[in-house]
Amino acid sequence: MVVNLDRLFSRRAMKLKGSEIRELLKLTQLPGMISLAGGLPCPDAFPIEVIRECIEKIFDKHILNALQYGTTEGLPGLRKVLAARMSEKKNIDCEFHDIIITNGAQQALNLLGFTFIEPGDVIITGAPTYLGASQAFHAFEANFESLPVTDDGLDIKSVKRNLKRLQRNKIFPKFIYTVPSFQNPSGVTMSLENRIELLEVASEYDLIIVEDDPYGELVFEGDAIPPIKSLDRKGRVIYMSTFSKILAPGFRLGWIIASEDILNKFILAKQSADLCTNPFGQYIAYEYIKGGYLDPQLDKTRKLYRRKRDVMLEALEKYFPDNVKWTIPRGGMFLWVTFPKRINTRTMFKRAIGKKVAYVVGDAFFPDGSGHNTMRLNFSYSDDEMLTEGIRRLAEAIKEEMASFDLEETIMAELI
Ligand code: PMP
Ligand code: G9A
Repeated sequence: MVVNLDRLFSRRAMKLKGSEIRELLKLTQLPGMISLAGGLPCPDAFPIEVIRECIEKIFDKHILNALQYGTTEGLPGLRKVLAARMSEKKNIDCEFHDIIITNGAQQALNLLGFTFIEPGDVIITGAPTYLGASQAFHAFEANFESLPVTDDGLDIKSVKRNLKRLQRNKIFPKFIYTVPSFQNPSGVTMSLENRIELLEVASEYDLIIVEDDPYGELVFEGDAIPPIKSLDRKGRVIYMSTFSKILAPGFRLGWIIASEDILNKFILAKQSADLCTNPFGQYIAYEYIKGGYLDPQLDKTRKLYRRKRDVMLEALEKYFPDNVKWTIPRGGMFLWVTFPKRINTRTMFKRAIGKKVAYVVGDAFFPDGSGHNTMRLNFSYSDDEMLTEGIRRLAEAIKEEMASFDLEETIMAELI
């Protein structure tokens, strides 16, 4: 007899949705495919020799602890060097006990969902927003109020208007989720004025802000804008970041800075999830920061990604039609393309794959499924030649898609 799993799976499990980015990863591994899709760091940016040195130090100094279970909060030494760095570079007032280490920032999003979201709770996000966050919150059956993202980040006017509307309807959102610096997926950055205002609004409505900051260090030009957390005096902001973009994602290391009450709940949730983050990786990250390797590595990565962004921008100018717009990110790994309304990037996707180039369909980043005429392009992963060739192929697909509409319109006009 075949087991009737539908009867056994939890309601939550039945509602789980897959991540389009994770699915795309398989597709982009096909031979000859140029991927402008997944948010993968450039392999040339992995500090392989430095990692080797850090591992040697672990074998010399900490091997027994590195192979043993660790505390759920994370390695004290790593939390100390991180706290010092967060205070010095980001002006976030914190000490080691204000930080816990997670299995990537993705686990931080899961812990957040586990700790705060009841089925039907309302979460405020950008539209677009990071797909992995909406997937994590969706798993706990959140409802989304996804609000426009402008060139200045999450649209504050819209946040204020909608919070008022929700309050009138006796709906009290749990938190505002935002990626203020070089947002995944749009590449835009929230101005300092908007960060200050967002904190004021959150305070007026007694809301938590979740600040997800994987890209803040990858700034190409101008000064980095202070994190919202650095302006927070009341423990209203939960800050999370990751080693994925400043060391390597394979280590699966992230961290959260939050108030004691919140961290205590996250620790309990993490105990049941994985006991602790892998100690060997944590020792590598510890030696990496303590040894002073991070800043030179960041300088290299910023230069590399800035050049890649410029290569992509140049190719977009050269190949894309005039009626297509894109953002010009001042850091990070992504830019965002907007087409005339009649283009549906999901429909066009097959055409692009046929030409062996992949992107992420924009509507995947809108919890309400809108944004059909947008796409996300990643510029960190491919080499210069592939970036240019990828954009050339994509432009061909776009022009064919546009021509098919023109043909349809001509036929319709003749029929009428
Ligand atoms: N948040 C954002 C905004 C991201 O872009 C990513 C990864 N692309 C993550 C969280 C998760 O990062 P990780 O789990 O690798 O630390
Ligand atoms: O591989 C992943 O799922 C991480 C990358 C996220 C992204 O492309 O936004």
